[in-house]
Amino acid sequence: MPKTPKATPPKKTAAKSAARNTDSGPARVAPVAADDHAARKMAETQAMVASMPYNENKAEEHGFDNGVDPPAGQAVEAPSRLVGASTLSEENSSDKVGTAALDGLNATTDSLDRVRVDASGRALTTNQGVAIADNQNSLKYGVRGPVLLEDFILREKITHFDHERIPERIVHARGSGAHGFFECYEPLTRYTRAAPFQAAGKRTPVFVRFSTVQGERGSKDTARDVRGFAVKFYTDEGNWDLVGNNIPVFFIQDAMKFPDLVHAVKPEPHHQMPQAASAHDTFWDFVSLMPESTHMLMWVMSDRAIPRSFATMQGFGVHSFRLVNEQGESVFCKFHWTPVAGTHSLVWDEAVKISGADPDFHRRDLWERIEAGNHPEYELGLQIFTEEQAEQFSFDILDATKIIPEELVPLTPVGRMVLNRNPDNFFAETEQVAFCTAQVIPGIDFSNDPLLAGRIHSYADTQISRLGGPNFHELPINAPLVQVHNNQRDGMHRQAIHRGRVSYEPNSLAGGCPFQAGAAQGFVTVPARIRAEEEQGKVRAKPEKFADHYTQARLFYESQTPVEQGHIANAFRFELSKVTVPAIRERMVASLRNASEELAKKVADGLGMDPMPQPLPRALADPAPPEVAKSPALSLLSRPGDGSIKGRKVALLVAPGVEAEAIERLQAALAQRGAVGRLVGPRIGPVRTAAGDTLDADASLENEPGFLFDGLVLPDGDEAVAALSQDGHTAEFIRDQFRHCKTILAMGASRLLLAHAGVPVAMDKSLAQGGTGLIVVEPGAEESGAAAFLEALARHRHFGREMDPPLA
Ligand code: HDE
Repeated sequence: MPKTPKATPPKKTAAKSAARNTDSGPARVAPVAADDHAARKMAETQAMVASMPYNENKAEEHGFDNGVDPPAGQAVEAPSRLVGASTLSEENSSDKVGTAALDGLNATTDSLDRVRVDASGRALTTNQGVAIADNQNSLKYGVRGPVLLEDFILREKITHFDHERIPERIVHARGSGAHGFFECYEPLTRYTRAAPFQAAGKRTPVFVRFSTVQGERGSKDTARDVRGFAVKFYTDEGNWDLVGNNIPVFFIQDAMKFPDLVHAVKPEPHHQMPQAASAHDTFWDFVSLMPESTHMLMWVMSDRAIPRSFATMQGFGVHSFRLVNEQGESVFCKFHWTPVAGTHSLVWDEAVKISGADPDFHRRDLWERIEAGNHPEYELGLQIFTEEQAEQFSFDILDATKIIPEELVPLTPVGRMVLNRNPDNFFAETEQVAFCTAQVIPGIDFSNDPLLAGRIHSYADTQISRLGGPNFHELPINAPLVQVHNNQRDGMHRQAIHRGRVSYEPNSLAGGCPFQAGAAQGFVTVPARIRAEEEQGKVRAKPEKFADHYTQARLFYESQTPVEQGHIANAFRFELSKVTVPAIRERMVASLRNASEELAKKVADGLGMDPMPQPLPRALADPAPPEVAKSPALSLLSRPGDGSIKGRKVALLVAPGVEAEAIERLQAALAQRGAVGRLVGPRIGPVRTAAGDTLDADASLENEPGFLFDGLVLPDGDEAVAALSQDGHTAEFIRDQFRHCKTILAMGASRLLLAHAGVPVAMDKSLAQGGTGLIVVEPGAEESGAAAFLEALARHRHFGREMDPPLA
């Protein structure tokens, strides 16, 4: 047998040479001179790898205990930064590459400051940073000659332009966003370990996107539709997306039906009409065959579906979620956002008109409120309940077509959200933001709601085609504020530049990093047990209680005020009147009979349907009796808000000869209260007042019609009144304000304008006090009139004077 040669220490020169190879390594690593970086890197790498002789966690990966309490991964500290570096030259800094990366720091996930671009004082450049001398002319051979292919500046500009558009969202394409923060009231540690709820006063940055569902990206804001209410929390344990709507239930119970629902409500495929509207055959055909949608239809036909503003609508997480505390104990929970400004809506005639005059009505309102410092604010309330409670309910908490009445589980207020900054750039932020229901953090978990399950898949999936690949999480608006470390690599548009050669786990070449976080830090799924279902096996089926399609539809309708019930009936009448196939209408009315005979009768009358069709057969003949027959919290009018008029818009009409003093005083009073008072004249520009001064009208009867305002002030002054009555827009302006039940103040001579518009003018005490929101005052009483006006404006609408059909 040959003798093993006696080991002698390897030569330093050999070590130096081996350290520079990339395709093989020495049998042993030599000690190195401190000045030889390559050899030192090799030696330190060897030492680190050797300190992890085997995978210590392997044995623990098996069994139930690992499911609830996985261990932290094995990790050792690298001897120096050199070990993790890709290159030895990374210490060479330049303006382009910057300095060497800091240990464990990933600057790509820092705040948006990193990518905010400010061109002030700067010259135009190409995308390569070459200054552009002439941005007006393409490069030609002679001034009248052909354009040359060589013109790289023209070609770069046009090419980029050609690719500016990305696919719009398949649903919720039309949206508006804002930045803000969530602030926790009290620690909620008893229920959850979720980062935003750990300390009183703790603030977590958020980005919110509000949207309509059915219309295209450029469609009108005021369509009758559900509104999306999606909140991204940039927590210090990663991003949490609460992707909700302004209605707490949904049309369907199982994700399997979502593509069918969306195909039915979108413009019909043959002629692509109507845009952003559910009032057409395919929608009503589908929902009348899907009676589980009846509860949602009640909400969508109510004024909830035509909000006055994003700042005046509620938001809901819809599904049941779980909260999980430090001990791994969980409870169920539903999320509710309640606007501090109260819940206020448009009326249908107004919504239709606004969609023509200002399709950006809600976007503008949100933008202007924030710019004016009237920051939209919402309180987050939770309905927290246990599995045992859920078992007792007459409905299934996994059914997204059901609410939990607040009488059963009251709201626990846990914090507030304030939206206080508009985005810098619509595309970079509002368009590229990617919400995903799968994005939860430790402390939040899912229920078994089958609709939610489909969503957990869908959102990440859809971004891959919408945002062009799997790296959309790196877009600055989507990147979490915490660091991101994993072994996912490459793909289109990758931005992170990962150091080192390791992209797998377990490893020893990177000292085991990034290592698995373990239960103390990481997300651990609640080991929720499914009771008594073991023998059933795999099935495509629904729980029995899902078959109760009408109890909560009735509860919603019965909980509305008579005014709201009237609006629901009118909305069904309008939508179904747009259906061209009578049998679809009849089927829908037949279904409504199961929810409310009264409602069905009103709708049938409105559609000239006599006799009414027989009620639809029910899926569940004998549903469990409901816990409550009425829930006042379901009425929009039950949440008038804080009584302020912040963000309201008032038109103060002016014309030559106007008595300006009262107008100016009122304008100042509105501004003081955070409302906007705009001077609207027959045309924009200077207006001579009765006293010979000048007012400046910044809006005209033509460019800002009456239905865009929450209130109207008509001025005194014979000459001004005469001028206004000469303009046909004035009568329309007043009539719309009156018809939409808004607050009107008419001073002195302007009473004639009311008569001119066909508005009934009865002067009595209750009117002067603003009882019906129509305040008519004689000269000299302007001050008390103004006070009554401001008070009535805070009540938003005066439905006491609503008529169907409208008289004026
Ligand atoms: Fe969505 N939904 N959805 N949805 N949804 C999307 O994701 C989906 C549902 C909601 O401002 C899409 O990024 C399925 C309920 C909002 O960017 C898509 C199902 C609720 C937004 C998608 C539902 C919502 C979306 C399209 C049934 C209220 C806009 C673009 C299983 C709780 C987010 C995108 C934003 C957007 C799928 C049902 C709310 C296709 C499959 C219920 C607020 O992934």
